[in-house]
Amino acid sequence: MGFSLFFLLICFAIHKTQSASFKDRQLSPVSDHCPNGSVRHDQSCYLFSHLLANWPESMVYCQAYGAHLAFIESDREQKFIQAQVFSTMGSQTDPLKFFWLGGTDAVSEGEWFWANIVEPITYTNWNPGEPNNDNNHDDHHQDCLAMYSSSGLWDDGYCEVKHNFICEIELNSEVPIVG
Ligand SMILES: [Ca+2]
Ligand SMILES: [Ca+2]
Ligand SMILES: [Ca+2]
Repeated sequence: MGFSLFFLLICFAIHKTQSASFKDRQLSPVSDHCPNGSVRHDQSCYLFSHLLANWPESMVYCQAYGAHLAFIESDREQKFIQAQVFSTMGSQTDPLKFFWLGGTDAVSEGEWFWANIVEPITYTNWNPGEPNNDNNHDDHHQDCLAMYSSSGLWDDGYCEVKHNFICEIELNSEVPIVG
């Protein structure tokens, strides 16, 4: 209970500040470079964190990098991230190891959104049987999106558990309109 309220407050605060920074980013042309330590793919830069953090903390870390927890919106993006996770983790790949992504159903159970942009999640890569909300315990929900490092498949996890996480920065994808 206490955690849920804390979590919603954090989300709200982050949403407010992120909305402002996304707006700024759209207004000013962003450089085409990815920050040190991040990896470029298409129009995004990704940071694969070795830190462990719960979901709200992960959001704050990503925000400090000028990023957000990653939104995987296509099979192409999923395959890239999966391959990077395998190479990041190397032989340590542990079937129970998770990376947090930027999805949540904390606002309305079963309705998954990309946080920050509040866009419904359309592309999904759920592990069979997920999201299961851990079989709907009355008082404890699984409301945060994580990816298994071993398979790249998704699972809903307990937001307060510490995992690795993936941050994403979208580069300016403005394409000149011709004609
Ligand atoms: Ca993305
Ligand atoms: Ca849930
Ligand atoms: Ca689950």
